[in-house]
Amino acid sequence: SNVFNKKEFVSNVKDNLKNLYRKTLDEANQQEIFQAVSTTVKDEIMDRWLATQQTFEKDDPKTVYYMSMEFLMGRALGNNLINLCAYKEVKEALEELGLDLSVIEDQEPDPALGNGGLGRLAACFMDSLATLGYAAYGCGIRYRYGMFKQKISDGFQVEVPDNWLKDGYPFELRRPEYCYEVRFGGNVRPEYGEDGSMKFVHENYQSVLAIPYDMPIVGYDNNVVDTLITWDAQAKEVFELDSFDKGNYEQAVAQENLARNLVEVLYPNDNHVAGKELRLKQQYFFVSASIQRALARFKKHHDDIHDLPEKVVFQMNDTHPTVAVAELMRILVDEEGLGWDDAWNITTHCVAYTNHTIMSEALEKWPIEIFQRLLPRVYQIVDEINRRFLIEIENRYPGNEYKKQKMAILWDGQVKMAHLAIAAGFSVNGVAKLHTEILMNQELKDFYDMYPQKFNNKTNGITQRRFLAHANPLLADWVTKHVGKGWITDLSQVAKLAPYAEDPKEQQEFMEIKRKNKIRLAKYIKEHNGIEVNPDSIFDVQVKRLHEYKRQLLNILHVMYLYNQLKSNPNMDFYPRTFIFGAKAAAGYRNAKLTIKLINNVAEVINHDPDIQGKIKVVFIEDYRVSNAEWIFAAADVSEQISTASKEASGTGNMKFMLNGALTLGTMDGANVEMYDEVGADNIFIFGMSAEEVIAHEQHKDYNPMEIYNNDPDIHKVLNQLIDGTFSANDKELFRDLYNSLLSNQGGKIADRYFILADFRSYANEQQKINSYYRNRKAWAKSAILNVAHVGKFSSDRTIQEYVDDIWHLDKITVKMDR
Ligand code: DL6
Repeated sequence: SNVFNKKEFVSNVKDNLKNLYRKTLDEANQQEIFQAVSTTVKDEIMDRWLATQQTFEKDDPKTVYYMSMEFLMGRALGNNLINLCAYKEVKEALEELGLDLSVIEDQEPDPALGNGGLGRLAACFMDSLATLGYAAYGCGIRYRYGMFKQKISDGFQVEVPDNWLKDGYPFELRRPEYCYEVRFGGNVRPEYGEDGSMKFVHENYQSVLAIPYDMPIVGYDNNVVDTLITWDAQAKEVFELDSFDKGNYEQAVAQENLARNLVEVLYPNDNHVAGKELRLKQQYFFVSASIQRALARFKKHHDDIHDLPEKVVFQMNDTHPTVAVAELMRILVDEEGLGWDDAWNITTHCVAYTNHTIMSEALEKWPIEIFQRLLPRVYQIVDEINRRFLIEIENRYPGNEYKKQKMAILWDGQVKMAHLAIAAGFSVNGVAKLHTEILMNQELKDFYDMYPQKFNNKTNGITQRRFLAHANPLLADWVTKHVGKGWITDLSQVAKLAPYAEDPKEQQEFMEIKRKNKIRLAKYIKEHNGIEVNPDSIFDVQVKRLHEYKRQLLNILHVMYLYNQLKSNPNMDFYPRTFIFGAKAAAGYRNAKLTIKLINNVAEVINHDPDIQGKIKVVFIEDYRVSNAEWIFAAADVSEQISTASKEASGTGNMKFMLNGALTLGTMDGANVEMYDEVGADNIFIFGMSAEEVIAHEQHKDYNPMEIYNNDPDIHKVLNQLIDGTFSANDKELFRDLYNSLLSNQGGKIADRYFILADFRSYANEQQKINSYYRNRKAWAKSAILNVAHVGKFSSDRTIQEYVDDIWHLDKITVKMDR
């Protein structure tokens, strides 16, 4: 399908430059050209977006509202061109003007309205929903400042605000006509009617207006354009200028402050909750606005609110949007006038919950005091849900007070959001097989015993359109050459690559593509880090958020160990290796930030030590984000997925590496387990304790890292180097906290709680195997090709189809366009 006529495209870009900036192509800078090109592309999208909306109007399909605090979208221009099947044409058209599409793409800020896996999953899901032809709205927040930009200064992370909107974002559409009021604080009082009826009146509240900005989500080659709604906040009095004249000035200023603060910034925590009042405000703000918009859309076609579950499903991405349960109840009871049972019946058929972690520090619990003060009416409803839920538990387990304490929604002065989500949700899912099993058998066992029918697994996935078609055009073309284009919307078709894995010519071609991608990344590293890396070395990569459970520390300790080995035995068998790291640490996470400093200091020492003849290079890539991730995955030989077993719910980076033909070095954790099943033991490197073993040690409290330290001289030496100045000559104490975290219990945290020393030897052994295996080019190429061939399961298209079949039951739509 020919979306753009080249000539027309060029003339539209020129027109847009004129209209936006009163400039000609020669006068415009790259940012202006980016805006003009994007506007041209948006124009094309608009026709499909309109047509999709018309199809919605006509067919009234069931719609999913994917509610998420985070959408880590990454850049849109390139992805939109891929999904419009126009990337190559546009690239050529621009070349004829002397312009480079990749330079233009590079002008776009990364919309980084998310932290890590959870937010990026939401973005992949939107891409798959549109591509599969389902009616979907992503619902989130238009943070003024997204994920901070990371600068590395003297080896330390420095956080810089991400002012992504400063030049204006071309792929969003402000829709003030769909604004809604959201209320905070105040008090609730009963009001009695003459007929003896009673209703609750909420008064003395502060309100803000939620203004939606819609972003188009372009489906692949199917005319479908779904919508990501991001909500902005504005003060009501300012918005309605009239009442500003009459209103009271102080009130107006207070509302402006509330509105500004609400959407100011994304909390930069991954797998960790800060428990800040403003965060609860953000949650209620976007949830209330989204539900109001969903109900308004529903009512355009339906008179009977009881039919809501037939047309609307709210998927709660983790517990962050769980206040949706009570907000929907509030609207049904207070505004629609339904009785409790009626409202509960509707609500519990409309909301579903996805759990993304078992890390206890990530479980959301709100102090009742805050919750009640901020959301008085919503709190009353939660209180009533809890009261009835306790009765249900009592009926099921008569006299069992312990069960009630463990399962209550309100307990110990706190609102437990996961319990609310499970009590109300008709579906509760984990994000990988192992994770869901742990939920059912350990973390949420009481709930599983009570509601087994609610629990199900949906193993995560990723979109091959961004992470292969766009990220790695050379490999994408190679795949297409062998199996046709079908993989772009049906990734299972890559299975047809398997026979080529044995073919020496194909192996050669595959490795040549990998090498080109390594050169591309090496250039990036040279430009951004000033470090020269050898594209013929093994690129061994760990990129993800920095977290103790993900064990970047294990990786760098092992690098230190290798360095010691090489120093004492320069001629040992060693294939040159480039260890590449990329990670942001939450701004207040001490050990995480210290680990970044350690990686940088180790890099500084090793990269400049002539003794090891450049055999090891260590690189920390600054500001790891979606856009540079695409280049990094394409260039990786080894993918480090080394979390402590049981801690990584799924992982999705692991899948992006596999898609690009890297071999995984990993624990039996999260989705690694299923990758192992797909690719087979010969094509993956597995090490370390199993989840069961880890959990058993946690329960028996019988792990003693000091024993390992005392009995393993190599480990002993590496740990001592943390405190003897080897990597911090000016300040021997710099890494003392990391050392302590591995060897001594402190402040409630037990020593080496992520079992780094326990897994060290088995990790080092697998690394040694990789060293030998890489020397066998054919064997390596074969395994790499087989990784691509067996990645089919990990497409988010497969995941979304499972959500549709088992949870959402959406109708497929077809959008026709006369062109
Ligand atoms: O499901 C997406 C992603 C998983 O792949 C990661 O394994 C998991 O750590 C992450 N979970 C969170 C939990 N968060 N909070 N808040 O980010 O979800």
